[in-house]
Amino acid sequence: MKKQERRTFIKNTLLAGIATYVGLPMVYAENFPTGMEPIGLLDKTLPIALPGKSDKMTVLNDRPVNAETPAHLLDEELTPNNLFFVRNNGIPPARVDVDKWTLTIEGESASQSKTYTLQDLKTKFKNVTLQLTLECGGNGRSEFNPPAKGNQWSTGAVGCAAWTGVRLADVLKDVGIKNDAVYIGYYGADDHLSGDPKKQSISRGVPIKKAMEAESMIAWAMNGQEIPVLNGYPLRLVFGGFPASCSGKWLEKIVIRNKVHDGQKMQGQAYRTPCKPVAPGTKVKDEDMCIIEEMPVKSLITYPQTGATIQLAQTLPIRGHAWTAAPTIKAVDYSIDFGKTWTSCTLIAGKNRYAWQRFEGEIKFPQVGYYEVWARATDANEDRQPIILPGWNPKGYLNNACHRIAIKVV
Ligand SMILES: Nc1nc2c(c(=O)[nH]1)N[C@H]1C(S)=C(S)[C@@H](COP(=O)(O)O)O[C@H]1N2
Ligand SMILES: [Mo]
Repeated sequence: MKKQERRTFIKNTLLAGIATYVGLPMVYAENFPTGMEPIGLLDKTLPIALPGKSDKMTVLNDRPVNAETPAHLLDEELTPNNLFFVRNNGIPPARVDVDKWTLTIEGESASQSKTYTLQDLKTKFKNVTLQLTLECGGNGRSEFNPPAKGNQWSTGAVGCAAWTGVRLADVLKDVGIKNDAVYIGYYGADDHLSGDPKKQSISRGVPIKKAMEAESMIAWAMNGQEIPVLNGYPLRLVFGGFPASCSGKWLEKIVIRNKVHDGQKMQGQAYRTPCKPVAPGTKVKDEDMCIIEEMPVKSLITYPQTGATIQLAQTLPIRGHAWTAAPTIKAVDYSIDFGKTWTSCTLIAGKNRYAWQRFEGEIKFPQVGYYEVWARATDANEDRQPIILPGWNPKGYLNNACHRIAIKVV
Protein backbone atom coordinates (compact mmCIF):
# COMPACT_ATOMS: atom_id res chain seq x y z
CA MET A 1 0.00 0.00 0.00
CA LYS A 2 1.33 3.45 -0.86
CA LYS A 3 2.06 5.73 2.07
CA GLN A 4 -0.57 8.30 1.16
CA GLU A 5 -3.21 5.62 0.71
CA ARG A 6 -2.24 4.08 4.00
CA ARG A 7 -2.57 7.40 5.74
CA THR A 8 -6.01 8.09 4.32
CA PHE A 9 -7.15 4.61 5.14
CA ILE A 10 -5.98 4.94 8.71
CA LYS A 11 -7.54 8.38 9.08
CA ASN A 12 -10.86 7.15 7.78
CA THR A 13 -10.99 4.14 10.01
CA LEU A 14 -9.97 6.27 12.96
CA LEU A 15 -12.66 8.81 12.29
CA ALA A 16 -15.18 6.05 12.17
CA GLY A 17 -14.17 5.20 15.72
CA ILE A 18 -13.68 1.66 14.57
CA ALA A 19 -9.96 1.53 14.07
CA THR A 20 -8.55 -1.89 14.58
CA TYR A 21 -4.97 -2.67 15.05
CA VAL A 22 -4.16 -6.30 14.39
CA GLY A 23 -7.76 -7.18 15.07
CA LEU A 24 -8.28 -5.20 18.28
CA PRO A 25 -10.42 -2.09 18.68
CA MET A 26 -8.37 1.05 19.19
CA VAL A 27 -9.49 2.22 22.60
CA TYR A 28 -9.70 6.05 22.96
CA ALA A 29 -9.55 6.37 19.15
CA GLU A 30 -11.63 9.56 19.45
CA ASN A 31 -8.71 11.27 21.22
CA PHE A 32 -6.11 10.33 18.65
CA PRO A 33 -4.74 13.46 16.93
CA THR A 34 -5.59 13.74 13.24
CA GLY A 35 -2.54 13.66 11.04
CA MET A 36 -0.69 11.35 13.42
CA GLU A 37 -0.26 7.67 12.63
CA PRO A 38 -0.53 4.97 15.27
CA ILE A 39 3.01 3.83 15.94
CA GLY A 40 1.96 0.23 15.59
CA LEU A 41 0.80 0.84 12.05
CA LEU A 42 4.08 2.48 11.06
CA ASP A 43 5.58 -0.95 11.37
CA LYS A 44 4.98 -2.18 7.84
CA THR A 45 5.42 -5.79 8.84
CA LEU A 46 2.18 -5.78 10.84
CA PRO A 47 -0.94 -6.57 8.80
CA ILE A 48 -3.73 -4.01 8.65
CA ALA A 49 -6.88 -5.60 9.98
CA LEU A 50 -10.21 -4.65 8.46
CA PRO A 51 -12.63 -3.51 11.15
CA GLY A 52 -14.93 -6.35 12.17
CA LYS A 53 -13.33 -8.78 9.70
CA SER A 54 -11.26 -11.91 10.07
CA ASP A 55 -7.62 -11.65 9.01
CA LYS A 56 -8.20 -14.84 7.03
CA MET A 57 -10.06 -12.87 4.38
CA THR A 58 -8.27 -12.03 1.14
CA VAL A 59 -7.97 -8.25 0.87
CA LEU A 60 -8.00 -7.15 -2.79
CA ASN A 61 -7.91 -3.42 -2.09
CA ASP A 62 -7.94 -1.15 0.91
CA ARG A 63 -9.15 2.06 -0.71
CA PRO A 64 -11.96 1.40 -1.21
CA VAL A 65 -12.01 -1.77 0.87
CA ASN A 66 -12.65 -4.96 -1.08
CA ALA A 67 -12.16 -8.35 0.50
CA GLU A 68 -13.28 -11.87 -0.38
CA THR A 69 -13.65 -15.15 1.49
CA PRO A 70 -11.63 -18.28 0.67
CA ALA A 71 -14.04 -21.08 -0.36
CA HIS A 72 -13.29 -23.38 2.58
CA LEU A 73 -14.22 -20.59 5.02
CA LEU A 74 -17.72 -20.45 3.54
CA ASP A 75 -18.52 -23.95 4.79
CA GLU A 76 -21.03 -22.98 7.48
CA GLU A 77 -24.76 -22.84 6.76
CA LEU A 78 -24.65 -19.09 7.35
CA THR A 79 -21.60 -16.97 6.62
CA PRO A 80 -20.30 -15.44 9.86
CA ASN A 81 -20.30 -11.63 9.89
CA ASN A 82 -16.52 -11.45 10.21
CA LEU A 83 -16.09 -13.59 7.08
CA PHE A 84 -18.73 -11.98 4.85
CA PHE A 85 -17.16 -10.39 1.77
CA VAL A 86 -16.85 -6.62 1.44
CA ARG A 87 -17.31 -4.67 -1.74
CA ASN A 88 -17.08 -0.92 -1.20
CA ASN A 89 -17.17 1.66 -3.97
CA GLY A 90 -16.49 4.59 -1.66
CA ILE A 91 -15.61 5.34 1.94
CA PRO A 92 -18.03 4.16 4.67
CA PRO A 93 -19.63 6.96 6.73
CA ALA A 94 -17.19 8.31 9.32
CA ARG A 95 -19.61 8.36 12.24
CA VAL A 96 -22.95 6.66 12.60
CA ASP A 97 -25.39 7.94 15.22
CA VAL A 98 -27.95 5.12 15.29
CA ASP A 99 -30.48 7.14 17.28
CA LYS A 100 -30.49 9.87 14.68
CA TRP A 101 -30.34 7.60 11.62
CA THR A 102 -33.28 8.07 9.27
CA LEU A 103 -34.54 6.55 6.05
CA THR A 104 -36.45 8.80 3.67
CA ILE A 105 -38.66 7.48 0.87
CA GLU A 106 -39.51 9.91 -1.91
CA GLY A 107 -39.41 10.26 -5.67
CA GLU A 108 -41.68 11.17 -8.55
CA SER A 109 -43.66 7.93 -8.19
CA ALA A 110 -44.04 8.14 -4.40
CA SER A 111 -47.43 9.48 -3.21
CA GLN A 112 -45.60 11.50 -0.55
CA SER A 113 -42.18 11.90 1.03
CA LYS A 114 -41.85 10.07 4.34
CA THR A 115 -38.98 9.73 6.83
CA TYR A 116 -38.56 6.88 9.31
CA THR A 117 -36.20 6.46 12.23
CA LEU A 118 -34.78 2.99 12.88
CA GLN A 119 -37.19 2.75 15.78
CA ASP A 120 -40.11 3.51 13.42
CA LEU A 121 -39.04 0.76 11.08
CA LYS A 122 -38.64 -1.72 13.94
CA THR A 123 -42.00 -0.98 15.52
CA LYS A 124 -44.36 0.02 12.68
CA PHE A 125 -43.76 -2.92 10.37
CA LYS A 126 -43.73 -6.67 10.68
CA ASN A 127 -40.18 -7.84 11.43
CA VAL A 128 -38.86 -10.70 9.31
CA THR A 129 -35.71 -12.82 9.28
CA LEU A 130 -34.68 -14.40 5.99
CA GLN A 131 -31.59 -16.22 4.79
CA LEU A 132 -30.51 -14.37 1.67
CA THR A 133 -27.48 -14.95 -0.52
CA LEU A 134 -25.56 -11.92 -1.76
CA GLU A 135 -23.13 -12.27 -4.64
CA CYS A 136 -21.23 -9.48 -6.34
CA GLY A 137 -21.94 -9.35 -10.09
CA GLY A 138 -18.17 -9.41 -10.62
CA ASN A 139 -17.52 -12.56 -8.56
CA GLY A 140 -15.27 -14.85 -10.64
CA ARG A 141 -14.03 -11.97 -12.81
CA SER A 142 -10.39 -13.03 -12.49
CA GLU A 143 -10.93 -15.98 -14.84
CA PHE A 144 -12.05 -14.06 -17.90
CA ASN A 145 -9.72 -13.77 -20.85
CA PRO A 146 -9.01 -11.19 -22.18
CA PRO A 147 -9.06 -9.94 -18.59
CA ALA A 148 -11.61 -7.41 -17.45
CA LYS A 149 -10.69 -4.38 -15.36
CA GLY A 150 -12.02 -4.17 -11.83
CA ASN A 151 -11.56 -6.16 -8.65
CA GLN A 152 -10.07 -9.50 -9.56
CA TRP A 153 -12.50 -11.57 -7.51
CA SER A 154 -11.87 -15.30 -7.53
CA THR A 155 -14.79 -17.22 -6.00
CA GLY A 156 -15.32 -15.47 -2.69
CA ALA A 157 -17.52 -12.43 -3.34
CA VAL A 158 -20.52 -14.36 -2.07
CA GLY A 159 -22.10 -15.16 1.27
CA CYS A 160 -25.42 -16.09 2.83
CA ALA A 161 -26.60 -14.55 6.09
CA ALA A 162 -29.82 -14.44 8.10
CA TRP A 163 -30.99 -10.86 7.70
CA THR A 164 -33.48 -9.27 10.08
CA GLY A 165 -35.50 -6.24 9.17
CA VAL A 166 -38.72 -5.36 7.36
CA ARG A 167 -40.09 -6.08 3.92
CA LEU A 168 -39.28 -3.27 1.52
CA ALA A 169 -42.80 -3.69 0.06
CA ASP A 170 -44.44 -2.91 3.42
CA VAL A 171 -42.54 0.35 3.71
CA LEU A 172 -43.13 1.36 0.09
CA LYS A 173 -46.86 0.67 0.50
CA ASP A 174 -46.93 2.77 3.67
CA VAL A 175 -45.58 5.69 1.67
CA GLY A 176 -47.81 5.03 -1.33
CA ILE A 177 -46.70 3.93 -4.79
CA LYS A 178 -48.10 5.71 -7.83
CA ASN A 179 -49.27 3.62 -10.78
CA ASP A 180 -46.44 4.81 -13.00
CA ALA A 181 -43.68 3.44 -10.71
CA VAL A 182 -41.11 1.33 -12.57
CA TYR A 183 -37.96 1.29 -10.43
CA ILE A 184 -36.57 2.07 -7.00
CA GLY A 185 -33.12 3.58 -6.41
CA TYR A 186 -31.06 3.83 -3.22
CA TYR A 187 -28.73 6.41 -1.71
CA GLY A 188 -26.25 5.48 1.02
CA ALA A 189 -24.22 7.56 3.45
CA ASP A 190 -20.82 6.50 2.14
CA ASP A 191 -18.57 9.15 0.61
CA HIS A 192 -17.24 9.26 -2.91
CA LEU A 193 -13.52 8.43 -3.09
CA SER A 194 -12.80 12.00 -4.20
CA GLY A 195 -14.34 13.30 -0.97
CA ASP A 196 -16.72 15.47 -3.02
CA PRO A 197 -19.95 15.49 -0.96
CA LYS A 198 -22.05 16.07 -4.09
CA LYS A 199 -20.88 12.83 -5.68
CA GLN A 200 -22.32 9.39 -4.99
CA SER A 201 -20.03 6.38 -4.97
CA ILE A 202 -22.91 4.20 -6.14
CA SER A 203 -26.69 4.61 -6.37
CA ARG A 204 -28.33 1.60 -7.96
CA GLY A 205 -31.72 -0.06 -7.63
CA VAL A 206 -34.16 -2.69 -8.87
CA PRO A 207 -37.36 -2.83 -10.94
CA ILE A 208 -40.48 -2.21 -8.84
CA LYS A 209 -41.55 -5.84 -9.34
CA LYS A 210 -38.36 -7.02 -7.60
CA ALA A 211 -38.76 -4.39 -4.88
CA MET A 212 -42.23 -5.75 -4.08
CA GLU A 213 -41.15 -9.39 -3.71
CA ALA A 214 -41.74 -10.93 -0.27
CA GLU A 215 -37.98 -11.56 0.16
CA SER A 216 -36.85 -8.00 -0.63
CA MET A 217 -35.71 -6.44 2.63
CA ILE A 218 -34.51 -3.42 4.50
CA ALA A 219 -32.28 -4.99 7.17
CA TRP A 220 -30.69 -3.78 10.41
CA ALA A 221 -29.30 -7.08 11.66
CA MET A 222 -27.16 -9.83 10.21
CA ASN A 223 -27.03 -13.26 11.85
CA GLY A 224 -28.65 -11.79 14.95
CA GLN A 225 -26.02 -9.10 15.39
CA GLU A 226 -25.53 -5.56 14.18
CA ILE A 227 -24.49 -5.40 10.54
CA PRO A 228 -20.69 -4.93 10.41
CA VAL A 229 -19.61 -1.36 9.62
CA LEU A 230 -18.12 -2.45 6.30
CA ASN A 231 -21.35 -4.26 5.30
CA GLY A 232 -23.64 -1.26 5.75
CA TYR A 233 -24.24 -0.57 9.45
CA PRO A 234 -26.82 0.43 10.58
CA LEU A 235 -29.24 -0.19 7.68
CA ARG A 236 -29.13 -1.74 4.23
CA LEU A 237 -31.19 -3.21 1.44
CA VAL A 238 -30.93 -6.93 0.77
CA PHE A 239 -32.09 -8.49 -2.50
CA GLY A 240 -31.33 -12.16 -3.06
CA GLY A 241 -31.02 -13.29 -6.69
CA PHE A 242 -29.90 -9.92 -8.07
CA PRO A 243 -26.32 -8.64 -8.20
CA ALA A 244 -25.36 -7.53 -4.69
CA SER A 245 -24.67 -4.04 -6.07
CA CYS A 246 -28.47 -3.51 -5.85
CA SER A 247 -28.37 -4.04 -2.09
CA GLY A 248 -27.57 -0.51 -0.95
CA LYS A 249 -25.55 -0.18 2.27
CA TRP A 250 -25.65 2.63 4.88
CA LEU A 251 -29.15 3.20 3.52
CA GLU A 252 -30.50 6.75 3.93
CA LYS A 253 -32.88 7.24 1.06
CA ILE A 254 -34.97 5.25 -1.40
CA VAL A 255 -36.48 6.91 -4.44
CA ILE A 256 -39.52 5.48 -6.24
CA ARG A 257 -38.92 6.29 -9.89
CA ASN A 258 -41.19 6.56 -12.93
CA LYS A 259 -38.25 5.44 -15.12
CA VAL A 260 -35.24 3.18 -14.74
CA HIS A 261 -33.17 4.68 -11.92
CA ASP A 262 -30.31 6.73 -13.36
CA GLY A 263 -28.03 6.93 -10.31
CA GLN A 264 -24.29 6.33 -10.21
CA LYS A 265 -23.29 2.98 -11.81
CA MET A 266 -26.68 2.41 -13.44
CA GLN A 267 -25.46 3.59 -16.83
CA GLY A 268 -22.61 3.08 -19.28
CA GLN A 269 -20.87 -0.26 -18.85
CA ALA A 270 -21.29 -0.66 -15.08
CA TYR A 271 -23.23 -3.72 -13.95
CA ARG A 272 -24.26 -4.37 -17.54
CA THR A 273 -23.53 -7.14 -20.02
CA PRO A 274 -23.91 -7.13 -23.81
CA CYS A 275 -27.59 -7.51 -24.74
CA LYS A 276 -26.45 -10.03 -27.36
CA PRO A 277 -23.43 -12.35 -26.86
CA VAL A 278 -20.11 -11.03 -28.24
CA ALA A 279 -16.75 -12.56 -29.11
CA PRO A 280 -14.09 -12.23 -26.37
CA GLY A 281 -12.38 -8.85 -26.47
CA THR A 282 -15.16 -7.05 -28.36
CA LYS A 283 -15.75 -3.38 -27.52
CA VAL A 284 -19.48 -2.95 -26.93
CA LYS A 285 -21.29 0.39 -27.21
CA ASP A 286 -23.12 1.58 -24.09
CA GLU A 287 -26.48 1.38 -25.84
CA ASP A 288 -25.87 -2.31 -26.60
CA MET A 289 -25.30 -3.13 -22.93
CA CYS A 290 -28.22 -4.34 -20.78
CA ILE A 291 -28.61 -4.03 -16.99
CA ILE A 292 -27.90 -7.28 -15.12
CA GLU A 293 -30.98 -8.44 -13.27
CA GLU A 294 -31.21 -12.08 -12.20
CA MET A 295 -27.96 -13.75 -11.18
CA PRO A 296 -27.22 -17.15 -12.74
CA VAL A 297 -27.20 -20.56 -11.04
CA LYS A 298 -23.94 -21.27 -9.22
CA SER A 299 -22.30 -23.47 -6.59
CA LEU A 300 -19.19 -23.60 -4.45
CA ILE A 301 -17.37 -26.55 -2.87
CA THR A 302 -16.64 -25.51 0.71
CA TYR A 303 -15.24 -28.81 2.01
CA PRO A 304 -12.57 -30.03 1.63
CA GLN A 305 -10.16 -27.19 0.96
CA THR A 306 -8.56 -27.40 -2.46
CA GLY A 307 -5.27 -29.30 -2.37
CA ALA A 308 -6.41 -31.81 0.29
CA THR A 309 -4.64 -35.17 0.45
CA ILE A 310 -6.48 -38.41 1.29
CA GLN A 311 -5.64 -42.10 1.45
CA LEU A 312 -6.93 -44.37 -1.29
CA ALA A 313 -8.81 -46.49 1.26
CA GLN A 314 -10.70 -43.44 2.52
CA THR A 315 -14.04 -42.07 1.37
CA LEU A 316 -13.95 -38.33 0.84
CA PRO A 317 -16.97 -36.38 2.07
CA ILE A 318 -17.59 -33.22 0.02
CA ARG A 319 -20.04 -30.40 0.61
CA GLY A 320 -20.86 -26.91 -0.44
CA HIS A 321 -23.68 -24.54 -1.34
CA ALA A 322 -25.66 -23.80 -4.48
CA TRP A 323 -27.78 -20.73 -5.21
CA THR A 324 -29.86 -19.21 -7.99
CA ALA A 325 -32.39 -16.50 -8.78
CA ALA A 326 -34.80 -19.27 -9.87
CA PRO A 327 -37.26 -20.61 -7.27
CA THR A 328 -34.95 -23.44 -6.17
CA ILE A 329 -31.87 -25.50 -6.98
CA LYS A 330 -32.99 -28.76 -8.53
CA ALA A 331 -29.76 -30.76 -8.51
CA VAL A 332 -26.04 -30.60 -7.79
CA ASP A 333 -23.76 -33.17 -9.40
CA TYR A 334 -20.05 -33.77 -9.03
CA SER A 335 -17.47 -35.18 -11.41
CA ILE A 336 -14.00 -36.58 -10.71
CA ASP A 337 -13.21 -37.38 -14.36
CA PHE A 338 -13.16 -33.83 -15.72
CA GLY A 339 -16.83 -33.81 -16.65
CA LYS A 340 -17.16 -37.12 -18.47
CA THR A 341 -19.50 -38.62 -15.88
CA TRP A 342 -21.49 -36.98 -13.11
CA THR A 343 -22.87 -38.29 -9.82
CA SER A 344 -25.71 -36.59 -7.99
CA CYS A 345 -25.22 -35.06 -4.56
CA THR A 346 -27.70 -34.97 -1.70
CA LEU A 347 -29.39 -31.59 -1.75
CA ILE A 348 -30.94 -29.93 1.29
CA ALA A 349 -33.84 -27.52 0.85
CA GLY A 350 -33.17 -23.86 1.60
CA LYS A 351 -34.88 -22.12 4.55
CA ASN A 352 -36.56 -19.71 2.15
CA ARG A 353 -36.19 -18.54 -1.42
CA TYR A 354 -32.72 -17.07 -2.18
CA ALA A 355 -31.10 -18.93 0.73
CA TRP A 356 -28.24 -20.97 -0.56
CA GLN A 357 -28.76 -24.73 -0.46
CA ARG A 358 -26.36 -27.22 1.05
CA PHE A 359 -25.18 -30.14 -1.08
CA GLU A 360 -23.23 -33.18 0.09
CA GLY A 361 -21.54 -36.15 -1.52
CA GLU A 362 -19.17 -39.01 -0.74
CA ILE A 363 -16.41 -39.89 -3.12
CA LYS A 364 -14.44 -43.09 -3.49
CA PHE A 365 -11.46 -42.70 -5.81
CA PRO A 366 -10.46 -45.63 -8.09
CA GLN A 367 -6.68 -45.29 -7.77
CA VAL A 368 -3.83 -43.17 -6.50
CA GLY A 369 -3.31 -39.89 -8.34
CA TYR A 370 -4.25 -36.25 -8.89
CA TYR A 371 -7.93 -35.51 -9.24
CA GLU A 372 -10.18 -32.52 -9.49
CA VAL A 373 -13.64 -32.46 -8.00
CA TRP A 374 -16.01 -30.34 -10.06
CA ALA A 375 -19.46 -29.36 -8.84
CA ARG A 376 -22.30 -28.36 -11.14
CA ALA A 377 -25.71 -27.04 -10.08
CA THR A 378 -28.95 -27.08 -12.07
CA ASP A 379 -31.89 -24.92 -11.02
CA ALA A 380 -35.67 -25.22 -11.31
CA ASN A 381 -35.55 -23.30 -14.63
CA GLU A 382 -33.29 -26.09 -15.99
CA ASP A 383 -30.41 -23.63 -16.15
CA ARG A 384 -27.13 -25.34 -15.46
CA GLN A 385 -23.62 -24.05 -14.74
CA PRO A 386 -21.19 -24.11 -17.65
CA ILE A 387 -18.11 -26.28 -17.09
CA ILE A 388 -15.55 -23.77 -18.30
CA LEU A 389 -16.57 -20.14 -18.72
CA PRO A 390 -19.85 -18.48 -19.63
CA GLY A 391 -20.02 -15.73 -22.27
CA TRP A 392 -17.20 -13.22 -22.15
CA ASN A 393 -18.32 -9.67 -21.44
CA PRO A 394 -16.34 -6.42 -21.25
CA LYS A 395 -16.58 -5.94 -17.47
CA GLY A 396 -16.23 -9.58 -16.51
CA TYR A 397 -19.58 -10.16 -14.82
CA LEU A 398 -21.59 -13.32 -14.17
CA ASN A 399 -18.91 -15.99 -14.19
CA ASN A 400 -20.86 -19.00 -12.94
CA ALA A 401 -18.47 -21.68 -14.20
CA CYS A 402 -18.25 -24.90 -12.16
CA HIS A 403 -16.08 -24.63 -9.07
CA ARG A 404 -13.10 -27.02 -9.10
CA ILE A 405 -10.90 -28.26 -6.28
CA ALA A 406 -7.72 -30.32 -6.43
CA ILE A 407 -7.44 -33.62 -4.52
CA LYS A 408 -4.36 -35.78 -4.07
CA VAL A 409 -5.07 -39.47 -3.46
CA VAL A 410 -2.06 -41.30 -2.04
N1 LIG B 1 -23.91 2.49 -0.29
C1 LIG B 1 -23.29 1.47 -0.91
N2 LIG B 1 -23.96 0.34 -1.13
C2 LIG B 1 -23.37 -0.70 -1.76
C3 LIG B 1 -22.02 -0.60 -2.22
C4 LIG B 1 -21.32 0.60 -1.95
O1 LIG B 1 -20.15 0.76 -2.29
N3 LIG B 1 -21.99 1.62 -1.30
N4 LIG B 1 -21.46 -1.65 -2.91
C5 LIG B 1 -22.41 -2.54 -3.59
C6 LIG B 1 -21.79 -3.71 -4.18
S1 LIG B 1 -21.06 -3.51 -5.71
C7 LIG B 1 -21.88 -4.95 -3.61
S2 LIG B 1 -21.27 -6.34 -4.37
C8 LIG B 1 -22.51 -5.12 -2.28
C9 LIG B 1 -21.54 -5.78 -1.34
O2 LIG B 1 -22.11 -5.98 -0.08
P1 LIG B 1 -21.16 -6.40 1.13
O3 LIG B 1 -19.99 -5.47 1.13
O4 LIG B 1 -21.98 -6.30 2.34
O5 LIG B 1 -20.73 -7.82 0.87
O6 LIG B 1 -22.94 -3.89 -1.71
C10 LIG B 1 -23.51 -2.99 -2.63
N5 LIG B 1 -24.06 -1.85 -1.93
MO1 LIG C 1 -20.62 -5.69 -6.56
